[in-house]
Amino acid sequence: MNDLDSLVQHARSAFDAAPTAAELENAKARFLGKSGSLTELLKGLAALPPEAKKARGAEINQAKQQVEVLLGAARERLAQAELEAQLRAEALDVSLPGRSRGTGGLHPVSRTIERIEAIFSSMGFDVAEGPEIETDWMSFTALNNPENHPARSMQDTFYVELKDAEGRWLNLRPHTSPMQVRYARAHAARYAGASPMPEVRVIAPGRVYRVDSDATHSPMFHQIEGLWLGENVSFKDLKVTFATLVREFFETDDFDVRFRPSFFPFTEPSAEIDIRFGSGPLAGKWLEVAGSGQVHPNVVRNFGLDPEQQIGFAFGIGADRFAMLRYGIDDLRLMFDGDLRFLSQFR
Ligand code: 2NL
Repeated sequence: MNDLDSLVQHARSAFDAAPTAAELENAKARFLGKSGSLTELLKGLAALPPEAKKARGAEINQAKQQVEVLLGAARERLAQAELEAQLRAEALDVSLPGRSRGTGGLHPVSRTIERIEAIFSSMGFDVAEGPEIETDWMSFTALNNPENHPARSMQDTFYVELKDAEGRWLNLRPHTSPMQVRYARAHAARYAGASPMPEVRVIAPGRVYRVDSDATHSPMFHQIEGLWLGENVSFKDLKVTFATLVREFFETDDFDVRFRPSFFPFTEPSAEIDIRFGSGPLAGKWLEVAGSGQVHPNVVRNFGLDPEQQIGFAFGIGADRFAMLRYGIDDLRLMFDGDLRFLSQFR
């Protein structure tokens, strides 16, 4: 093997051994660079006589071409390897399941309120929603609360550091009754003088506030109050209305309803409503689920209606309590912690 053949062999093994494009270029420099071995050989031609120069020059150029071909092949090989490595690194596993968007859901209390609204709608009740910040008159006075009644005191009611136009302190409504007062007063104004006066049938769902906080009381909770007034609306209607609510909401016929005498300033007479299921996880125990009563004549007057003409009942239920009974939740606080591990069970 002559010196040129062995130089080509050396170049071949150097190029083959280069693991990266950068090292291949270093190897190239050793043969074809400014002071590479082939370049040095070409420089050496100058010292030869003309005949020998021509023959030797042709041989060196042939070797140089071989080295260039080898270099081209090596570059190609490395570029291909680099591409394959990149494709491997960027490979997509198209068999992976997609990342889906989580589905939201209504809070158990919202679901409870929506279901109760649907049940009362089917019995001809309107749904009225309104302000959570109220005047003293709306929260207490209109509802026949004596001026010195303890429910008005700071222990029970959240007052807001704002006064209304007449300079009276505002409060966070402790019940949704104010919305029924607003509704009944609008009704009285709209149908003033009408005979017969159309009935008032309305429920008022929403957030209410009281200074109270333990395992069974939250300073914010949800109430649904109902009001039905007409010329001849009685406790019999209250009992049927309530039994319909319980039957539809809990999806059972197997229960009893009991009225237990009680006191509220805004109703007279007043009653707690208890229910007892005959089967299921709550069977056998009387559960207190609502307060109720015949609307007090003073309250009817505050609606702008005549208590000699309009009579009926009102009731208040805790929507949170209904949600807990329906879904088997045993701690009220779970409902307001916003913990998705709890909430996602109700999607
Ligand atoms: C309770 C008590 C009750 C009412 C709410 C009411 C509303 C108007 C007029 C008269 Cl506008 N009464 N609401 C009546 C009796 C009881 O709720 O402790 N509920 C959980």
